[in-house]
Amino acid sequence: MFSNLSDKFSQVLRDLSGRGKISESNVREAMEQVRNALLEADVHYDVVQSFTKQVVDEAMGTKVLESLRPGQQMIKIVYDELVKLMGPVDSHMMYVQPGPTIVMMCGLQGSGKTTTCGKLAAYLKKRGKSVMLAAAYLQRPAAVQQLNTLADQVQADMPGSAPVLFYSEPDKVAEYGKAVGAAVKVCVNAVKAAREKKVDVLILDTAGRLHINDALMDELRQVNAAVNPHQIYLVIDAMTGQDAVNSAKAFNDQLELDGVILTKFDSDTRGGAALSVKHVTGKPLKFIGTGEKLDALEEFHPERIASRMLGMGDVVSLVERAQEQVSEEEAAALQQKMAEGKMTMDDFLAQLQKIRKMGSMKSVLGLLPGIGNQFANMDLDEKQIDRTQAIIQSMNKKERTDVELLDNSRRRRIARGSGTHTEEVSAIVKGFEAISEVTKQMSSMSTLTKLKSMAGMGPNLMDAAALRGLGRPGSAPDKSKPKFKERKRKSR
Ligand SMILES: Nc1nc2c(ncn2[C@@H]2O[C@H](COP(=O)(O)OP(=O)(O)OP(=O)(O)O)[C@@H](O)[C@H]2O)c(=O)[nH]1
Ligand SMILES: [Mg+2]
Repeated sequence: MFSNLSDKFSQVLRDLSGRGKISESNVREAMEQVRNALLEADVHYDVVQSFTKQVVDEAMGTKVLESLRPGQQMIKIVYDELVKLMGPVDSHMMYVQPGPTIVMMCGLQGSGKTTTCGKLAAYLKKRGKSVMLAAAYLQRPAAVQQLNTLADQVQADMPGSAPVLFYSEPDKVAEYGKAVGAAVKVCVNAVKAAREKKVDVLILDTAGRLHINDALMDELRQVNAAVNPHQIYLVIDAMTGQDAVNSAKAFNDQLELDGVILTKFDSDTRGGAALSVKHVTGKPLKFIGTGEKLDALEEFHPERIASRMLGMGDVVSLVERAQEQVSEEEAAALQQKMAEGKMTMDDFLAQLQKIRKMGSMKSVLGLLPGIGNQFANMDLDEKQIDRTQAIIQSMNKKERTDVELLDNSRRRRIARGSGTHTEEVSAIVKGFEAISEVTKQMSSMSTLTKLKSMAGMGPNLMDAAALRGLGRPGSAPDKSKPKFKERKRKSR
């Protein structure tokens, strides 16, 4: 997922943060690189122009250059501007009382409308809402069947007890004819059926066309006028980049869209569409489709995507997974400790043990701050975590509460005790210290503070540092050097 863009961002901002002082020309140079990276990522030209201008203006206006940590300040500005560019968005669905809440899906052929109807039904069922999926077309029996199958699948396989119903009128082709009005009749009847069955949400899956044309727009406008949907979502395909954004603009001009759903975000997209949609259409992304399966639909959160783009990982999503392992109270307590600089190696160890339970390292790695991309294509040796554990367990109580006690002779003893090397012990200590530092810096970032308190990012950052330490003693992974496996082989 937009790994090129993320690599570029991280690199540019890392370069800036590496300097004690930065000048106006450093900022302009960095933004020039960001500008090129955005254009390469297929971000709309106007968006790129206004984004880079905004960041430079902000940087000059807030006296970044005179601040104590200019690099960190720049990261915050870029982060905030990215968030502004993509949001704000209320990522939840709105329901009307009494139901049904009518949701109309539209989009070009193959953009993923039908699949997304199924995913939305699953999303709603999980939240206790009953759903009716209606096929707002007659001519393509295979398409009607596709939606029917999805409805059955959601009903049978997805969690939640609320029913998922299906509505279509395949036998009415002769009666309704092929005119545009046929879809309108089906939709009106679907609303009646949904009301009778008292479903919470009715989703209308409309027919797509290869291109935007009068027939398509006519049909959508007529359905809109006849049933007056509460929400109109446009489904666009991330793989089509700027074309998707242009078509979004055209749709929005004809129908007052409520939000956009970007599908195929799991593909090798360059990020352009996600960054451009809001600016170009004025309508935010609401959901992103991240796979073909029914559970591959995520609410769109600009903060999380901005984090991922800056190579800071997606801590909040990670935390949502982590919350199954760490209670809110635990996270809050740790949060407090970290903010006060009182985190100990024991806390570190406890978190490390929890991360093991969170699923495969690979899936977790992609979300980790600073390292997701670098580790994306690597086979990670899961035993490394055991070694870290052994190292911490070989420290005595005092050492675990105060890593500053760890002089060379203690490190040698710990290495012997854990069957590792002194360098590995040093790497763990260094990782631990780095993370303590990062946490302190982050507590001065207002937007991130909000995120943090929302989800308690502490545990995950520690894990990131641990892994960073494990990756290469004392430093963050560097792409210019061969990866572990190759290096190991060479040194043998
Ligand atoms: N990888 C991936 N594939 C997706 C995603 N969403 C949809 N697809 C695939 O895209 C293809 C087209 O999806 P459909 O849902 O049939 O598209 P549609 O917009 O309903 O198409 P028409 O009804 O023909 O206009 C299918 O093969 C889906 O499996 C996604 O988020 N990720
Ligand atoms: Mg379809």
